[in-house]
Amino acid sequence: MLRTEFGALLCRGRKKRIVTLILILIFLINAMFYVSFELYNTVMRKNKKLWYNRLKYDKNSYVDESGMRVIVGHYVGGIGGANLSEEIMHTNNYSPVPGAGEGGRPVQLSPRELITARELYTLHSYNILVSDRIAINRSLPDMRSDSCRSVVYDTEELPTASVIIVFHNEAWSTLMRTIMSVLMRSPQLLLKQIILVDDASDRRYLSEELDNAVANLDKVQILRSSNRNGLVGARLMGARVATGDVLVFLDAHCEVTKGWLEPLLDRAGNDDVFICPHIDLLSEDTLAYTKSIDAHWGAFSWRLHFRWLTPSGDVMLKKIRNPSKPYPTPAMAGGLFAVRKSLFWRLGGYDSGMLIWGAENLELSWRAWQCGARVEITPCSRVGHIFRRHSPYKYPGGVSKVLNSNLARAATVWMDEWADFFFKFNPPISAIRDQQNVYDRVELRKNLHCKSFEWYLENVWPQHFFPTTKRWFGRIKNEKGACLGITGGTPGLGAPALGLQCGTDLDLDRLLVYTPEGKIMADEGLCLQQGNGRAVWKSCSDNKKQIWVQDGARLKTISGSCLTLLISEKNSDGIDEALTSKRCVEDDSQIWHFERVPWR
Ligand code: UD2
Ligand code: MN
Repeated sequence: MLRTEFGALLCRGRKKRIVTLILILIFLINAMFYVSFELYNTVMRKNKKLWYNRLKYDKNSYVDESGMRVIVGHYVGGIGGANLSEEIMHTNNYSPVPGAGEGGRPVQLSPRELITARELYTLHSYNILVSDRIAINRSLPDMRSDSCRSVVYDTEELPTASVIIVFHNEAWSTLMRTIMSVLMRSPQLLLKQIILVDDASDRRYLSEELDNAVANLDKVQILRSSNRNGLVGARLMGARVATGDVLVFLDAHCEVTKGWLEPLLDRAGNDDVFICPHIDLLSEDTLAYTKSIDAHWGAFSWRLHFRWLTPSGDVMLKKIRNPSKPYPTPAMAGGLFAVRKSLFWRLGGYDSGMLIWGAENLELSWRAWQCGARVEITPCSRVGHIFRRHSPYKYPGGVSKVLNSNLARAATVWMDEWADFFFKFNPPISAIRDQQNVYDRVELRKNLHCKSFEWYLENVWPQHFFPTTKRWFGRIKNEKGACLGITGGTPGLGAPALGLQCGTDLDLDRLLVYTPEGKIMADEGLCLQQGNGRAVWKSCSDNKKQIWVQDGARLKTISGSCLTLLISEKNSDGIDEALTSKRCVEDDSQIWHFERVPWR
């Protein structure tokens, strides 16, 4: 008995050893295969001449402070290199690397590739090397909040969509990724068509090569414009042929995420609203998909630059209580929105007199609100967009001419007295005001019985920072000589307020709104606020530290201390000196003169 058990044990021991040996052998064979495969790959990669290694570095490039080589001007080339740059401009270099950018992750480049990426940057104002490496059908995570995910839509009941994507000289990979993301993530039943509108691109890869790529895709069609119309003309071209119930506009460098279409169509079906998705960020450097801040809405500065701002308190409250509900916004960014086709046309489509780029988003937002519709953002539709720092394409006629005339049109038609405000402080735009023929648009406004701009400011954007008949407007000057104001360019949020040179009556950075409740507002929605030991410029809010009560020639905080210009001995006028609230004393540094400036 004992013997047989012992024998079986021995036998089991041998079996075990044999099995282990076989396993080790399998592992070794596998490892050998893997190593030789990797070796082969490395050798092949070395031999393969990457297209961008053929780039030449010439005297048009220089090394900047960070040690990076940068190209001055547009493309690599000049004499000798011209063909190469042409080749780069006109070739589609899409060559996806498995796994790159999947799940919306960033793509990192080697130092050498980074240099090349910088050189190619001007082509599209984003990292084309990275874009060409990411599969056009890459995966993205579901970006919706839990409350949005739990909303159930009756797909059968929703209206259908015509997605319109306009482009001028877009990169092939970016454009295709926009299209693919729509095809992959829209319910078949709801997506009627994708209309691409080529706004007179001249890149070779966007002609036949794109036609062929699109021919293989169901529901996608291309319209071509032989003239450069600009984005308004191009979108109108698309809208005219759309057969879906709802028009959905997208820029050509977007990626939509799971569940993006349903909330847009659900709301757009109502026929009284321009509904925008929540726009997330696709990094211009790595193409990583990142969520953008939840609490934002769109508005604009005194100079009519579009801005993202924090929504009003009551909107924030409603957002918190109802995180999946669309909320109103004074203005839309412009590129990404859905609207029922009938409403789009009933309200006058677009102002076709607007060229190339700019201001159409404000014009459309004002028109919508003033003429009885709404503009909203739904937090449940999440779309990524590459925000670029520079416009990569040409503006026939010059950037400022194009932008200024678009702005002049929008302001003239919709802003009433505030148009006079805008023109008064922007003389170059005022100079071309009369050149705009906006007769049709003014007629449209009349026929639609649209409300005033005053109504818009009071009802849609009550926390705006524009002057009104109820608000004082002008310069606030200290007895010592320096004026209150913000510094131009990028006004630092939370930057210490300083005494500044007073400037002329046209200097918007020295002009302020003083509200009946005591807020001192500058352009960009900045309010003077008492901070820790210093007065600072902060986003206007309900903070009590933004209240400055006028008491004779003094400006007092709620707690009764006085706004004081901190003057050092060597600096008698207080220019560049800091401000704070201090105990009130008999001193010129606490005396402020209100110099009214007519705002219209
Ligand atoms: C924003 C909007 C954009 C537009 C613009 C104001 C977003 C995310 N983007 O600027 O849609 O409202 O503000 O005008 O809200 N394009 C043409 N022809 C041209 C110029 C541009 O087809 O002559 C295309 C371009 O390829 C792109 C789209 O229009 O697909 C928007 O242009 P953009 O991406 O340069 O504008 P963006 O995002 O800076
Ligand atoms: Mn864009």
